[in-house]
Amino acid sequence: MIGYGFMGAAHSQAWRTAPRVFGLPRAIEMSVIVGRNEDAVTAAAAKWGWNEAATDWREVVARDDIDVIDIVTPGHSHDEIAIAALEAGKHVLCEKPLANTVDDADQMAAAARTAAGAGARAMLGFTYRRVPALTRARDLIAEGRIGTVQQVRAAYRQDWLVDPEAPLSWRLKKDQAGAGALGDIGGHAVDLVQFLTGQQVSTVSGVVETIVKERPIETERVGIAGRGGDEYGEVTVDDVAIFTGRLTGGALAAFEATRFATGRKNELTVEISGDKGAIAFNLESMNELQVYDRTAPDTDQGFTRVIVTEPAHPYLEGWWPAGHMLGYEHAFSHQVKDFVDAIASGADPSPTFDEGAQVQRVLAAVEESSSADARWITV
Ligand code: SOE
Repeated sequence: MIGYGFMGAAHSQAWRTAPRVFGLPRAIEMSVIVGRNEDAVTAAAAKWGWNEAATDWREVVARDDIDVIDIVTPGHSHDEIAIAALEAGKHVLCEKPLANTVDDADQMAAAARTAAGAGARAMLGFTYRRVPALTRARDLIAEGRIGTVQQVRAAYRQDWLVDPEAPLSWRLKKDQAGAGALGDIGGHAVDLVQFLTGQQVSTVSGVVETIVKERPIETERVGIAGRGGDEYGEVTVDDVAIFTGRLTGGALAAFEATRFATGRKNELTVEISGDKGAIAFNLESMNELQVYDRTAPDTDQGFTRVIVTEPAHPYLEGWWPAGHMLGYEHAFSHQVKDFVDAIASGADPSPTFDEGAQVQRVLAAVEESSSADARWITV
C-alpha cells in the first residue's frame, strides 16, 4: 500500500477483513505500507497490520514478492505510481480521483489497457458503488423497474470547511488535490449517476466557487481538517460546485458538491426518477433504499423503505443476519472482494481506469463551463 492517511486506514481495514468475511480465491498478505515519513509509516504499519514499513515506493513496486499495489495517496501522485506498478506487472487498486488532470487520467487508462493484455488488473476506488443499497439500485434500474430515466439528482454535501480557520490541508491545494469539492466528492456523485443509470454525462453547465480564499497554513495533521498556525495561504481549489449534466439517454441531471453545507457531515444523496418509478438513497441512512413503484395501484403508492441487509442482497452473504446494519467501512471490503475475484478470474474489475478518465472529463468540463466567460443573465 502506498500511503497511510484516511484512505490508508480504510483500505487496510478492508485488506484485513475481506479475506475473513468472504472466501477469497487468493490468500492476502499485507506485506508493506509505504510513506515518506519513516516514523509515521512505521507507526501506521503497526497500527493497521502491515508486515513492513518502507519509504521508497519505487523499491516496493520493483519487488518480485509483491503482486498488488494499492494507491491511497493524494491524486497528484496517482499517475506516476500506477503506471510504474502496471509496467512492473502488478495489479493496481487506485483511490479516486484517478488523476488530477484528464491527460494524466488518459495516460493511466492507456497503461491499464496495455497491462490488461499482460494479465495485470487495474481498478479505481469509487467505493460507494459497493454500498449494497447502491448496487441494488443499479440492478433495479437495469431490470427496468423504474422505466426510462427522465430526471436525476445527485448531491454530495459536507461541512468540514465552514470554519474559516480550518487550515490549508492538501485537499485545498490544486497541485496536490487537483480540485476541491468538485473533484474530491463531486467525482463520487458523477460516477454514481453513471454507474446507476448505465449512461454517461455528455454535456455540462455549471459553476465552481471558492468561498474562503485564504486559510491558516497547516501545522499539524489532525483528522481531515488538521490544525493551523498564524500564517495564511491561498486556497487554490473550489469549495462548492453546482452543475447540470445531460445524460446520453437524454435525461437532465442536477449535481451539487460542497464542503459548506452547514450540518451535512457526509451526506451523499442520489435520486433517479423514471416513468415507472424511482429510487432514492442517502448515505446517512446507507442500509436503506427508497423505492417508488408507479405501476402499483394508486391506493398503494408511496416510497417503500427497503432495508438492504437480506442475505440475497449484494455482498450481504458475508455479513450478519437481516437488519444488522453495515457501516461506511464495509464497502471497502466489497471492493477488495471484487478486486481479488477479478484478479483470480482474469477479468477487468470495475470501475476501470477508462471509467475514471470519463469522470475526469466531466469534472474538467464543469471547470471550463465555470470559467471567466460563463454566461450569467442579470435578473
Ligand atoms: C473528504 O471529502 C472525503 O474523505 C473524500 O476524500 C472521500 O472520497 C469521501 O468518501 C469522504 O470524504
